[in-house]
Amino acid sequence: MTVDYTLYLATDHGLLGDRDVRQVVAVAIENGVSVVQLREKGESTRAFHEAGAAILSVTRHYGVPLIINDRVDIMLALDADGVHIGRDDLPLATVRALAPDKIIGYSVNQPEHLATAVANGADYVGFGPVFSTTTKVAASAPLGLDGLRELALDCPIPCVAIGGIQVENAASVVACGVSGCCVISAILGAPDVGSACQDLRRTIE
Ligand code: 3NM
Repeated sequence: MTVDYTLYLATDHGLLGDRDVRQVVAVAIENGVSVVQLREKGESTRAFHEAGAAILSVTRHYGVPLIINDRVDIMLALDADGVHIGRDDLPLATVRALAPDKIIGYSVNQPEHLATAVANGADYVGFGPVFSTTTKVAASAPLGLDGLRELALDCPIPCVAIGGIQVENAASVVACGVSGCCVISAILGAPDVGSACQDLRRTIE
C-alpha cells in the first residue's frame, strides 16, 4: 500500500471529549487528512478494539490507512492497515515477523533509533517531539528544527514529524525534509476541525 503521509492525524481520547470519533475522523479526512492513527492511551483493550472497529469503517470508506498505536494484537484483530510502535513496545523485528504485510511505523528521537528502524524493516518513522507538547506525557526533550533536519537528511524511508506542530510552524517543519506532519491537538483541539485540516494541508503542501 502506498501511503500519503502529508497530513497524519493521531487521535487522543481526552481531546475528543464527547464528540463521535467517527464523525471527527470523517470531517478530518474530507478536509485533507491522509493517514489516521488510533492512539488510545489508558483505555481498556475492549474499548480500544471497539474504537478501532468504529474508525476503520470510516477510514475504509475513504480509502485512507488506519494505523493502530502500540498494539499489534489489536491491529491484527481488526485487520487494520498498520501499527505504530516505540522503544517500549514489542521489538520491531518481532512485529515485522507477526505482520509481514502491514505498515509499521517506529518512533525515533536519535540517530541510533533510525538505524534500528531501517535495519528492521520499518515502513516509516516518526521524528519527535519536534517542539514541546503537552499532549504526550513524558515526551523526550524536543529535537528542535535543527535536530529534525539532521534526522531527516539521513533518512532513507518516509518520515513524519510529530510534537507541537501547528499551522504557524508547519512550513518550517516541512522545510526540514520530512514527508509529512503528524498532529493531534492542532486538529482535535481546534474549534473547527475541517478548517484546521485545510489550513494545515495547504501549509504543508
Ligand atoms: N508522540 P500534539 S509527541 C503522540 O515525540 C506523540 O514521539 C510524540 O501531539 C513523540 O500534536 C506526541 O498535540 C504528541 O503536540 C503530539
